[in-house]
Amino acid sequence: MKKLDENTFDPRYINKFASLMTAGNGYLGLRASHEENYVDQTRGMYVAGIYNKATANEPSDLVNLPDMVGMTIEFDGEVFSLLTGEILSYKRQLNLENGELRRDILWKSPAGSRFRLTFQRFAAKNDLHVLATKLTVTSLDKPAQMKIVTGINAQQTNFGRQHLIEEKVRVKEGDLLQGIYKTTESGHTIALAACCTFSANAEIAHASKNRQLLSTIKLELQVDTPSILEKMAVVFTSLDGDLRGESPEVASEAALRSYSVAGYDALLHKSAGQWAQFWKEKRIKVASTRDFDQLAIDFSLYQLEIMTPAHDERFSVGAKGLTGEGYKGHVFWDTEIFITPFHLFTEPEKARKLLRYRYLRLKQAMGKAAANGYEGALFPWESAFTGEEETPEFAAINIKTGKRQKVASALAEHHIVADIAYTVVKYYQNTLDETFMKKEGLELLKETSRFWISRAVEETGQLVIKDVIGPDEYTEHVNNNAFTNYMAWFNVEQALFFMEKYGDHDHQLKERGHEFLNRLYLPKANDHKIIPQDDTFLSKPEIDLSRYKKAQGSQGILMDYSRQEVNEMQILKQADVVMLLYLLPDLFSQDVISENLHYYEEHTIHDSSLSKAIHAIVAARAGDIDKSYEFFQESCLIDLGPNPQSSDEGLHAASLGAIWMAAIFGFANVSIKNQRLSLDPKLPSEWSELAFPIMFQGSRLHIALTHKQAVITKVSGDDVCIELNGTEFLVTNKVEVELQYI
Ligand code: IFM
Repeated sequence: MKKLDENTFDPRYINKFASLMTAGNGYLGLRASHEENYVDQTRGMYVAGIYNKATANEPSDLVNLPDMVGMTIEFDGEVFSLLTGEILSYKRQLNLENGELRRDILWKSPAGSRFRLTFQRFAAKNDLHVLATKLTVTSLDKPAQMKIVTGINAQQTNFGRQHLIEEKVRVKEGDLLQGIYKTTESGHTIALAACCTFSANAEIAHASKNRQLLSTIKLELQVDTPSILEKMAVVFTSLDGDLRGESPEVASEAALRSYSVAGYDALLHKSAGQWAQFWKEKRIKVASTRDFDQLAIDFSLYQLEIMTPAHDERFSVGAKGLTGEGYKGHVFWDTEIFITPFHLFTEPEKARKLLRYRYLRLKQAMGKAAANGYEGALFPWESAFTGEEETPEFAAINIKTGKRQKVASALAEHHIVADIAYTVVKYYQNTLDETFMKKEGLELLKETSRFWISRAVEETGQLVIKDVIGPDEYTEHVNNNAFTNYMAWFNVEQALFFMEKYGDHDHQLKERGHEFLNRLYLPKANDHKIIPQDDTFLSKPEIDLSRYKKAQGSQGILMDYSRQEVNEMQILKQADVVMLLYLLPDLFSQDVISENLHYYEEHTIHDSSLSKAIHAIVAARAGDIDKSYEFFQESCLIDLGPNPQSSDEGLHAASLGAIWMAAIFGFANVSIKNQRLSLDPKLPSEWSELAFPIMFQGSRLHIALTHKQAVITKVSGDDVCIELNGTEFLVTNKVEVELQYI
């Protein structure tokens, strides 16, 4: 399997690689900041669900926890830094296969002595609380005195906002460092413990000052003799579901003792075993003329795995996963529409948990609806732990006007309600999980429907939905956004369907629901076959966007035009009507889909990372594979591309999910039609094979596609009836079915 490499040390990329090479396990994420300090480096360790408000009126931050991997290293009094002396060789690799990050450096100190340093670390996949690190140092020219200062550093902040009270720091039994912290507003306890072991005799002293609990370790390096330092660390919090009655403090001490005895290599071996299982069950394999495709897909799966808190349904996935503080770690529609599909089609239990996260916050969503004068559930645009709306009230200051701009998403980006409902339905279609659907699913569908019914207003004899923001955030406060109206319609239609199915007797809701379906205005394609994005969009002026499209992702247009000006032109930040064509393809004819893809592509800058891959999927389904592959490749570059700053504050979680989606829903064209798994594959000419696993209605399938053949193998579960290019056949228990479809 491919590894993600960094072959030179370039300070401009220090934070991008810190995000890209994050180690994690869904419980915690540890940015790949270097052990040694660099001024511009943002260290970060986050635990899913641990949020806090720095001041009462601010939204919650995903708390940047105290650092346990930082080290100051000195050789004969000279501080090791890649900015001094000479780098004779440098290689850093994230091994996607086993989750280990490794950095090999040959460094010549300013005084001219050469040292070989190897740094290794991983977050254990089998035991979510463990972070293991290892440093191997060899002096190549002469004996040297090495000094390392490392420990638990609680000077970390979220871009300057401090979230933790240092409650207690201690050194236990002479070697175990422990820090107990409490979040200032949410009141969560964090217990951290760390312990170092060495291969050679070392002198060790401990001290605590200014929120740092540090060990100073001194040892003599002999020429050509590697010295090894292992540092084991554990993280426990009062939110942990596996404390078994113990406090985080007690749990952290006991756990650390046992892991330190096991040692780095043994722990890595165990963790690697779990990764091996993950890849066996979930890997997509492509035979492509471009090696990068496989790397991008492996990378996205690795990240999807480590961003998802599968251990606890009280947490969900932030827009940057656990790789950085961008968007304050908040949960958006990204989770349901971009991240859940991967889980749904590979391990549906995880998709269920992500939906349960929403279900557990239904009360808050109903509170938000009521507070805004609506019925039912209005889910927050940005969510964290409590389920209250977390969208910041104001965005950054507009440096032209000096005014703070209001963020309108919490007030009007209501499509999230239907996005959640949509995913509930997709979850059921894949799993047929009646237990979930009868309870959580139905309640979610009913309350979201109630919202839409109360959200629509009467105008010229029909129902309309006014003053919304669709997915395209460059177009605000519009009426009848096509995406929103169709999705709301689907939401209510599905609620009625499941109410009927389960004999729900809420007659009033049924009646109002039917009226909504009959009377809601659904924008139709015009004479040119174009579906208007909203009531006014198509009458707005157009400008040549090629310059901005070339710099997609940079939001460069906002340097030339104010938001208000952009709002008054036909300019899309991201897929909107095309998103609708992706989610509800059966409502539109092939030519309408193709025309709209073409029209809206011309008007879309793709300044959001949630955009390109959706165009890739719709293009693939429309048969334009070359264009689709081009879009796919560009999507793969969102985080992995050469732009130095693009991912500094964390990776684009949704776009990583979208890479999986583009391969499976685009090129393999997998969908669920009439309760059947349907495939209509068309591979890019650069790919000779695409092979992947799929879970469908409890059965595990393996699908291998070439340009000439589809081989579908049932790995486990009941026989599955599938539709391939429109023809039905049964994949039975023991038979491996081969199909000639071209
Ligand atoms: O949810 C997205 C939104 O669609 C575009 N802006 C960024 C958000 C978080 O990824």
